[in-house]
Amino acid sequence: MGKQRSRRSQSVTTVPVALTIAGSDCSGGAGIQADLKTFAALGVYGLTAVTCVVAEIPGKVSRVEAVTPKMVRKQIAVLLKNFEVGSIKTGLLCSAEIISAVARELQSTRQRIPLVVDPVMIASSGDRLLEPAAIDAYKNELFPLATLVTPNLDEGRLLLGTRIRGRQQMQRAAKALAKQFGCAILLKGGHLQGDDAIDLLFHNGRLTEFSAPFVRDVATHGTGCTYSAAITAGLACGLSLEQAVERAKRFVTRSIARRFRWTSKSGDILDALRHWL
Ligand code: PXL
Repeated sequence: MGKQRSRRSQSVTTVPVALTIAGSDCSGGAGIQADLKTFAALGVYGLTAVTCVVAEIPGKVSRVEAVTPKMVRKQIAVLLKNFEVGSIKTGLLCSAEIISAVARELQSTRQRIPLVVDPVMIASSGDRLLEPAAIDAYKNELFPLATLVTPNLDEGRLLLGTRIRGRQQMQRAAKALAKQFGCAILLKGGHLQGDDAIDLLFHNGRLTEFSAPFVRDVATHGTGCTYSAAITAGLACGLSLEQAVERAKRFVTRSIARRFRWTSKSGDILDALRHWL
């Protein structure tokens, strides 16, 4: 018994590694906190490059403070130099300067690591998290490097300049965004008021639909972060984009089913680690 234990403690296992470039949500349901928990729940070691610090509780953002673009670049640089990173995601990038800094740093490494861009613009509370001028930096600098961009319907509208209502418009919008930005698009229809939460993946000329029963009357803080982090974890594990999205959709649906309320009346929190309970 003693021998076995010591042999086991000496063995070193390697696990897939993913990097999140995102903001800190002090209430722990969204941002880098959600990403790290999701990576851990899916067996992936998580690295972080922090872009900004958000003082908030679910439903209310009080203050956002950005990290300097230079510091954001440095975090990414040391991590990519020293770890074998299998996939990367971006979350809240806060300003045009930080988006440019991230794009420049990722480009300068010349490593073609799968990149998932969650174009976070507005919190589930409705608070604006991204300065309007930053949308052009996304379009011109970061999307061209992305494997997948994951807008919800509000973000899709801001990117396309047209409203997206109903399934047919969603299909057209997913195709148009993919064509415009030259990458795969996962358009998340969770905000459409139907019986199902339908998401459309447009990848390599093919549309795939992912659906799950829509859970009404929940303001679930952290859903988008958890979803894109789960996709990123799948890519780090070597899944195809379709497989990674399918698994992530199941993961996020289960997380929503297990959402809970800590203290505030203002919203529910997702906690990916509840998968283990
Ligand atoms: O859910 C979007 C989001 C992403 N990242 C951070 C956030 C939020 C929402 O409030 O705080 C850091």
